[in-house]
Amino acid sequence: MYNGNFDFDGGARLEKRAREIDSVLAALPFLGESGEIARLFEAMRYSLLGGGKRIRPVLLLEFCELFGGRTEDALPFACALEMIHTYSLIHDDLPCMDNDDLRRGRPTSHVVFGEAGATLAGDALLNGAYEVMLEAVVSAEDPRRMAKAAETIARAAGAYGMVGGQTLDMENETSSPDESRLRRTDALKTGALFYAACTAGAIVAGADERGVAAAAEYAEKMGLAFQIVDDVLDVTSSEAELGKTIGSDTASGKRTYVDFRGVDGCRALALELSERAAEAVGTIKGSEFLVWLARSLAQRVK
Ligand code: GRG
Repeated sequence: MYNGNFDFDGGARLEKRAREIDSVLAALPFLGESGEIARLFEAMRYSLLGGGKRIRPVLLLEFCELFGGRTEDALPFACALEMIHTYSLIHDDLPCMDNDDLRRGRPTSHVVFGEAGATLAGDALLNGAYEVMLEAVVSAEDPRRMAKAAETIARAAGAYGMVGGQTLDMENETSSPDESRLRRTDALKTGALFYAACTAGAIVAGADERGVAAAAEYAEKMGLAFQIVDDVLDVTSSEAELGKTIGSDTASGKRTYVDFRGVDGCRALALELSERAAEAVGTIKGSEFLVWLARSLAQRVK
């Protein structure tokens, strides 16, 4: 029976995991390239190594560990997921999308490298992610399992996942979505990569169907909570605190959860969802950190 443990503090573990991911990303061989296309690699490094909470790769590593997998097997998929996430942020900030000029505390990629440079940096990060995953597949002891993890991430990133969600999100600017349309949008735009993180980690570890289903349930609830809090912070926080442009949803006329439930209602819903996420994994031995993470992300102020 899951009773919950409100005393656990996972801050140090989150920090350690995030720095572990930073150092593996920084050592990716192609990021060190120089020569004729040095500027492209500079743009890739600028966005990939320039901050970010690293939540998705941390989730992937943690779900792998939860189900008894090896961190070294999960790291390529964790890095690939962060590369895909970073590409999506670069493209989302472009003038043809949200046209934002601040991300991760610095000018956005297109402000520094121009629109073409930013588009290409995003393209190269996306393709680099597949390169990293396929290398892991071909050198794995159990290539089928690793291929399944790669397929999960690829599907979540594409038309059936994040890119599809971004498409709905762009359409929502010129329509008046109701809350259920907003949920469908966010389940894809934001939720899909959380789903990929949690389930790919479980798959790499060789979790059984029940384990993968628990990971999916956790991802669904905490992904939605994460997006709701993101909407709240967009109206309650500051650019200095978040390191990214805020208020652009309001400026572009986009409806968010805050329009439907208000700030307090959103905070309450995020907490409720984080408890559902905690319950999804709370009976599994070693899940304290994941329970703590769901709660702490739902209460985050940046
Ligand atoms: C352009 C294909 C394409 C997709 C873009 C990621 C995305 C989809 C849009 C960014 C805008 C946004 C509010 C997305 C919701 C998901 C989200 C909250 C992203 C920010 O993730 P964090 O907070 O960012 O984990 P860091 O910088 O910490 O990695």
